[in-house]
Amino acid sequence: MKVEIPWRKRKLIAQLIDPDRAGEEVLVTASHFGVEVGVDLFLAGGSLTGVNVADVIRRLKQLSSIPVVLFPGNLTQLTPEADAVFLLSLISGRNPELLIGNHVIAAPFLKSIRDRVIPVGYMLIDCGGGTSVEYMSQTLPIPSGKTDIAVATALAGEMLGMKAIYLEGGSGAARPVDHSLIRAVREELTIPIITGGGIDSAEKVENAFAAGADMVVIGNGCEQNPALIKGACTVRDSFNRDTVTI
Ligand code: 1GP
Repeated sequence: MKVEIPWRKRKLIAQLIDPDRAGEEVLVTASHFGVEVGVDLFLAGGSLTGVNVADVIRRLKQLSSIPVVLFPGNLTQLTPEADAVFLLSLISGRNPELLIGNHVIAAPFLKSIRDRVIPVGYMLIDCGGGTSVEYMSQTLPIPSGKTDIAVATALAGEMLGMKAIYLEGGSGAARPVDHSLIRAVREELTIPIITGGGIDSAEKVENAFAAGADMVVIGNGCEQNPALIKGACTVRDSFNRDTVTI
């Protein structure tokens, strides 16, 4: 099933499911809780092996009708099971494989599901501590204070035709992407902004939405505290009631 993601119409909460840590209990809890509180999307993928990502997506789709978006950490995670695929280009880095190399290898496969492919400019922002994505991608994140570099990078992504920009602090980051950086990017961009990494409280969800994020992604925070997703969706609902987005 192809999904239209309603970003820029309303704020969205996505729960990241890391296939390396997703046993049956995790999937059942996430699905049941997700339906109850109205999670908008599941993202499935991770920085490490993700060998069972296709099984995880199939199971998530059996358990609920919440759309599942593949968020591939590497080429081995590519699968046609998902409702959409984020085709990530790591535009904050200078690793040619993650800018275009892997995309060339994946293109013949992606052609078969091309109407479900969403090109996303993926930007790693330094949010304290080394993260898996930083190590695995062998790229330097954009320093948190270098707002001008972040804005120029995001603008370049938009003008290259990306359909969204992902401001990534890295899974388990010490702190979320700085709100002033999100705000500065929001002021210059017309495409949706996704942010995630280190968001482990409803207050941090609120800060990200208030700064202009269209979609907030939560992974670790929900693994440690499944009730967080409820608080996150309550915050989202308050924005969707009070805020008119374009
Ligand atoms: C990672 O942005 C996501 O790609 C989620 O990060 O696990 O820290 O919530 P967390």
